[in-house]
Amino acid sequence: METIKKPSLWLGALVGALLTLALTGILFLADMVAGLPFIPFDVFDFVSRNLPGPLLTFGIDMMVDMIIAFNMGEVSTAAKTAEQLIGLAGFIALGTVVSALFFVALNRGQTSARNLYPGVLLGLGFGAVMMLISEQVNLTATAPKILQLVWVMIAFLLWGAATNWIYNDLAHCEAKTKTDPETGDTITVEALNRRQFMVRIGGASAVLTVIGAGLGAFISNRPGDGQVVGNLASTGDAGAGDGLPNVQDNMEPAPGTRPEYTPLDDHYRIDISSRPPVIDSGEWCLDVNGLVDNPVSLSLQDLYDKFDRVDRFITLSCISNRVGGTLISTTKWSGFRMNEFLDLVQPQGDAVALKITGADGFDEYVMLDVIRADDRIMFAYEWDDQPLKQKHGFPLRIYIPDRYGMKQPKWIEAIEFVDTWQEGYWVRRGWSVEAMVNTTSVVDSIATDAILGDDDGYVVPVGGIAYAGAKQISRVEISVNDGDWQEARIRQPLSELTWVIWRFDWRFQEGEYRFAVRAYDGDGNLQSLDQRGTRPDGATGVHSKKENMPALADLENPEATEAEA
Ligand SMILES: Nc1nc2c(c(=O)[nH]1)N[C@H]1C(S)=C(S)[C@@H](COP(=O)(O)O)O[C@H]1N2
Ligand SMILES: [Mo]
Repeated sequence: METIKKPSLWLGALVGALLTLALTGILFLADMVAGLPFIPFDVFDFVSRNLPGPLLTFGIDMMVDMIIAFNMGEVSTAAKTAEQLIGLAGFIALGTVVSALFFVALNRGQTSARNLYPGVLLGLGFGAVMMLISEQVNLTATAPKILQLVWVMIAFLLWGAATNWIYNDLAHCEAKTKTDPETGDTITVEALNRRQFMVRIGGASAVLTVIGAGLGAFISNRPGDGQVVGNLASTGDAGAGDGLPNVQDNMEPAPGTRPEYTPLDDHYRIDISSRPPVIDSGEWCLDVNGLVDNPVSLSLQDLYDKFDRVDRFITLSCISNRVGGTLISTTKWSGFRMNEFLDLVQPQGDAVALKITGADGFDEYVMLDVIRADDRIMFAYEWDDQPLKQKHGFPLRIYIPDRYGMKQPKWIEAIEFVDTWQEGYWVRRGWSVEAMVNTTSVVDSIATDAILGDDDGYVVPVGGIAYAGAKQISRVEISVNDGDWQEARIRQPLSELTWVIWRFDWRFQEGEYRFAVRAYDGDGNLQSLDQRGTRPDGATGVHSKKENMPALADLENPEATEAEA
């Protein structure tokens, strides 16, 4: 006889977790092979975009704190990885909950029919919601929309049907009984059957997950972070690293100071999506509309042809960069002056601001009078003499001097001339309205492994960076163990828009010493000494670093130090 034993909510959760894991593997494979939507990241992006600003910032802050506390590497890279892991975990949790509730609903349903309709319906409903979410935020799926829809619906339908099928088998598990040979009692072995069954389900999902994830990673033909879609030859010449404009300055940075010109692969990256938008350079165009006499649609080639190329060395910083942090980098930007662009499109008299929108939906407003007053504002299509990398905004981004990165959209797709200024993406979420760069300075290195001997004994090179947006740095000062502020040397910067490298050769003494740094901007204004966090106007405060000096005897007897090392 067949008995019905209702499987519990917990069994439903377990089935949900296993099947959703398998679904995740399959979705990943389909993304890698055919450019179909990877739903887990889409759900994450959708949630983070719709979360209230303070909650979102709290979450990001907590994540960055953990990355720093557990020393998980460069912050912006580690943060992207963490976001993706949260996306995966969140999606599996969602599937788990949905499946658990489904089991409860079926248990209430009183029907003993072994059909799959409820599961098919569940799958279709779940899939439809996921597709709606994906449709709003997905930036990386390249397959035709109809194919995306069909695929997502089928994948979730199968998920729902499988959940239902497993439920049926669990509920109708035949309770086999046998007689215990010693006692003569009748015992049920039904529990064991269920367990065996679940082990089999677990094994099958594990196989699907591994095949999906492994195969997906192996045969991926999707553009990676560094690649660019389309075939666009660089219009520039050799890498900028060779011909830096300040080569003649012979002030050597203290060993251990961060590179003055950031290697492109190390440039920090911050944006609102778990993966950067995929944009085909052949199809892309810049759509200019609104209050202009000459609304145009410009291809990338148009941008090269219509405007004079300008090159600028630029330091960009994120407003979320903490004093001493790594969310700040320097490279060479190439593109064209915004004012030349205005000449072409002819803003009308009542135009007040530009609304600039990126392919990810990120938007910012820039006042026309700000643009007219600063000829350094530019659109950039190259970094480091190469087309912008996908993650850095290919094919077009804007540069506005003296502002943090949050004011400067990447992946620009549309520019609308409007008659009222409005708040942009991060301003709406509680961040600074103007986002002007605060002057800050950082101790990168106390180079105890590069101590130099001279006639008077030894000196320890100490060094780092100072940055004031477009205000330049006129003076950097060091205080050792809270003593008097003494002037450091400054290396000629790459341009008036980059950080400067400073160096302070300190007369060696044994013991523990703390080096603090502060900087003055080009107008002679001292940086804020106020210890202040990043939100909402960017971090300020004095940065310092402590170091235990080696013993003098070790310096005088270098072999001893080497032997120890
Ligand atoms: N379209 C778009 N542009 C964007 C962002 C974004 O999320 N989307 N983030 C901004 C922020 S907060 C910063 S700090 C800079 C970072 O640029 P990078 O990642 O190329 O270093 O891009 C800005 N432009
Ligand atoms: Mo940022």
